[in-house]
Amino acid sequence: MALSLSEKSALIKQEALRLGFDCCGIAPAGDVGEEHERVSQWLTEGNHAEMGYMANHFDKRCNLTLLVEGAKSVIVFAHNYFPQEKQPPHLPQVSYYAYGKDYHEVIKQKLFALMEFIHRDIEPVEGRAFVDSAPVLERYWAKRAGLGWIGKNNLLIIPGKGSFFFLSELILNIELAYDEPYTESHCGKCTRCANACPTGALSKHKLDARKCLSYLTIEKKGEFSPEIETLHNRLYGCDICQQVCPWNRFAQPHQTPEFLPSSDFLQYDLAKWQSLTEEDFRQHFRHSPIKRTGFVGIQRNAGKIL
Ligand code: B12
Ligand code: SF4
Ligand code: SF4
Repeated sequence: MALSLSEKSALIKQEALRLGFDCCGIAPAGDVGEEHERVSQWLTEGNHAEMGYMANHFDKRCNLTLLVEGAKSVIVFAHNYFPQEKQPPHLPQVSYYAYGKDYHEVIKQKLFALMEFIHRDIEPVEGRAFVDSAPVLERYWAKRAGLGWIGKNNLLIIPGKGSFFFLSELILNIELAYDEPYTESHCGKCTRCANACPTGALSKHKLDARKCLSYLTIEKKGEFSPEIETLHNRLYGCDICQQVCPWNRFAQPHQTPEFLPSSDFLQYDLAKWQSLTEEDFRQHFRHSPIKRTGFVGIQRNAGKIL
């Protein structure tokens, strides 16, 4: 007997949890509606700094059916990366998400496995798998699929779980039963994230990448402009606006072996980072997100750490 739409959605969610995803929600694929305006304004104001790729494919970014032909459903997944063991705070800080193996590699495998499961056990399907790898407003879709709200720190926050989660999607050409969008915000009057941001990059729900240490340490190419005097001890990425968020008191350590750091990584001090040769760097970080900044980028960051 053919499965109903809700049975299909329930089977997909069950398999997602089995594969190691922590949450999964489903929304009808389509246009982002009133978000057009917000994205367009963010770009017009230059908040994307030198990330030229953010200004590309505006129409596709705002409409999944232009990005993936025949798209009917978007399944959004959240995958925990909150570490059990962390670097001592005096050492040059690397974002938690970059402690272990590159999440693009780890999560893509799980998305492909799930797509295969759907094709084999539910219904023949065509579609695409994305994890931070396409012009998709991932936080918007996570909210639309009912996973949580977008905090004033700009992060998607899952009620009772926090924000240390990667987002990813399957965009498919089949119909499914859909979740209700998450319409509430639980930030209330809190402004801890904006107050704690050492560079004033957050204001009124908006992030100015030109000031953000995550942008400066990861995405910025070339030398820093002279007014950047310090990176506030952030070597790669920045977690401050998440660390201070009261909702992250609920964060539980992930259970994904691939995201565990190598034995001595958490103890790297500034001298260790500065003494790495290009060959060492390539060897150590071949499968790590840190390779995005490159050897030259890490050396540049190490020079401005304090
Ligand atoms: C470009 C980018 C960056 C840039 C710019 C960040 C930014 N705020 O846009 C930089 C390099 C600074 C960055 C930093 C980080 N990033 Co980043 N980044 C992205 C990327 C590729 C695109 C984001 C984007 O489209 N920005 C454009 C703006 C306009 O869109 P938006 O931020 O999604 O904003 C939407 C909502 O916030 C909403 N919104 C905005 N204001 C308001 C106000 C209200 C009231 C409401 C209701 C909604 C709302 O409307 C916007 C449009 O829909 C996404 C992956 C993806 N494809 O989505 C990852 C992504 C957002 N990054 C991620 C992460 C983990 C980080 C860092 C934590 C990494 C780190 N530790 O250093 C930091 C966090 C910085 C921060 N506070 O946001 C995760 C976030 C996961 C989560 N739980 O939310 C993503 C989703 C990658 C992934 N697949 O997991 N990132
Ligand atoms: S990631 Fe760091 S620098 Fe960027 S907005 Fe958050 S606290 Fe500020
Ligand atoms: S720190 Fe406060 S304002 Fe910022 S995202 Fe968390 S709850 Fe919202």
